[in-house]
Amino acid sequence: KDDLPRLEESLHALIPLGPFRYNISGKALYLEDSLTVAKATDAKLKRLGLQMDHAFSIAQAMQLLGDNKYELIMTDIVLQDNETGIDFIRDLRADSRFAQTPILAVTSLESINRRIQALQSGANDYISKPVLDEELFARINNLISSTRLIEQLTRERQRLLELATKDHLTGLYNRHFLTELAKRRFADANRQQTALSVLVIDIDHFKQINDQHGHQVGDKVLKRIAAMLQTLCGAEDQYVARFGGEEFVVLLTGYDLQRASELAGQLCQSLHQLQPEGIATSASIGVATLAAGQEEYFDEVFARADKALYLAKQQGRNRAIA
Ligand code: GH3
Ligand code: MG
Ligand code: MG
Ligand code: MG
Ligand code: MG
Repeated sequence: KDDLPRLEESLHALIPLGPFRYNISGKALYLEDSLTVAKATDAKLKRLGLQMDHAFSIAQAMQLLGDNKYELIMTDIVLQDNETGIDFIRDLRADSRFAQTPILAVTSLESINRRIQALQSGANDYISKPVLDEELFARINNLISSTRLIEQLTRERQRLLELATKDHLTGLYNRHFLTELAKRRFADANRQQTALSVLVIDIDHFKQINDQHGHQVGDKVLKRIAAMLQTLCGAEDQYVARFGGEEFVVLLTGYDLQRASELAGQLCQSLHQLQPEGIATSASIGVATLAAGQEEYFDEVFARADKALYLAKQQGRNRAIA
């Protein structure tokens, strides 16, 4: 919730940098077989605020790329030893580490084909030799601005995704995410006739923990329990969510009733031994599974697990009932 106003502010700040605003910093890499051209370019980039590393060969460039972070990669096209900047651009674009790094190809004025090839291989832009300072600055500025914009959007998207799918207190999936996921997994399991089970976990006498130790300690206990659930049911075929206050749901794909019950029994034991914040706690668990050969959906199986949970509470808590 606290994130939303800040998010809105930063969305307003997403207007790309205007043209000719050379507030650029960081490093650029230039693959160029002519030392004279490299030196001249270095001087130009310094005026822009970019520190330039120079490589003569693709191997040297790759080495530098492994050891440094670059805001921009520039490459000459015709290199020594039959190497070409086109090969270099292809190598870069095949490597996920450099998927977002802007590439500026530097070509001679008359080689139209090479410019097209450079763009087709994944260069973002090109500039022709002899390089005009103002043109170079403008192109670099635009490249770096749009890259930063994409990076910012990617971060915002990641944050929105977290907000939409995760529970704020525990970092587990939230109810909405698990419900949507469960709907899809139940459809799959019905179609493919595979096993699928649900656990509903409720902490015993949690109100007493709050009453005796305070709400803040209660929160810590919840976090600690959530971390343990994540450790014990965080495998690829297992999904843990915080469903409500002190209630958790685990979706177990490929688990029949027996396997699900075994896991639930282990969870009960582990949670009982945990003693989060030095407080004796336990949990009750209801287990239900998709009946083989019968079309059933999440709501129905969840309702059965919830009924089993109620029985577990009635029979004295700290137990799993299927
Ligand atoms: P039972 O064994 O029958 O489940 O008893 P219980 O006390 O756990 O169940 P009840 O539903 O009566 O109380 C649940 C308590 O959980 C009440 C509520 O204040 C507390 N709670 C819910 N969400 C949070 C939370 O985010 N943090 C803290 N500290 N407490 C919470
Ligand atoms: Mg050359
Ligand atoms: Mg050259
Ligand atoms: Mg409870
Ligand atoms: Mg409860």
